Amino acid sequence: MWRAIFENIYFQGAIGKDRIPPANRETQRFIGINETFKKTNHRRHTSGFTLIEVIVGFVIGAFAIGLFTTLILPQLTRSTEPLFQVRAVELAQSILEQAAARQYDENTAVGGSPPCSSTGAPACTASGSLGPDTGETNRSNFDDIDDYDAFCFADNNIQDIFGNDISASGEFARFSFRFCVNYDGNYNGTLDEAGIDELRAKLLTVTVNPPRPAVPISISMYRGNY
Ligand SMILES: [Ca+2]
Ligand SMILES: [Ca+2]
Ligand SMILES: [Ca+2]
Repeated sequence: MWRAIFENIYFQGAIGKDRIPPANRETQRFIGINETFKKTNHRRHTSGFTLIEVIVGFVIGAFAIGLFTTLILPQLTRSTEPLFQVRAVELAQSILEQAAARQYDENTAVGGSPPCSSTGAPACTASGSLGPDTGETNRSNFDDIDDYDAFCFADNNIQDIFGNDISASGEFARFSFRFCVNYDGNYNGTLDEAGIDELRAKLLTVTVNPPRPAVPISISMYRGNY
């Protein structure tokens, strides 16, 4: 009994390392080891990188960048090409339709009859004079199809039906086009030949340039003298 009373006093009243019971000593020893491990681990994390680690990091980074630029980036770029090609075809068709809706020639009679250079009708515009006529300074006042030959010799921006430039931003950003008109009434592919037959038709060719690396799209059509 006296031993039980003594141990009770010893455990409850004692303060200090030497008076901690054996079981608690084991716990304290474990805590001490754990704290030592934490300090060692902390020093390891805050001690920086070795030269070899830095070199290996650079090598891996260079390899990753090379892989991205040679394999992945070209694939990402090419993935937009089909979309640009489709838009280029749509633009080309739209521009062709817009031009083909005009009368055949500046000298075509109202209603298209009689055709120019036919019996009793004014002569068609000479091949060397195809293009906008007097006072036709922009596409809003073009009234015959060869007026669009003004766009043959340089890249031009895309405009909507209201004359707004839509090449600056949006889905047609960085698109441009050229439009050429020539006589080829005998349909042999040789343009602007001499002779009355050559005046029977004009060849319209539109080329739309989508953003690189997509390739340009060219579409041609004949428009008869009527
Ligand atoms: Ca005209
Ligand atoms: Ca004209
Ligand atoms: Ca020809």
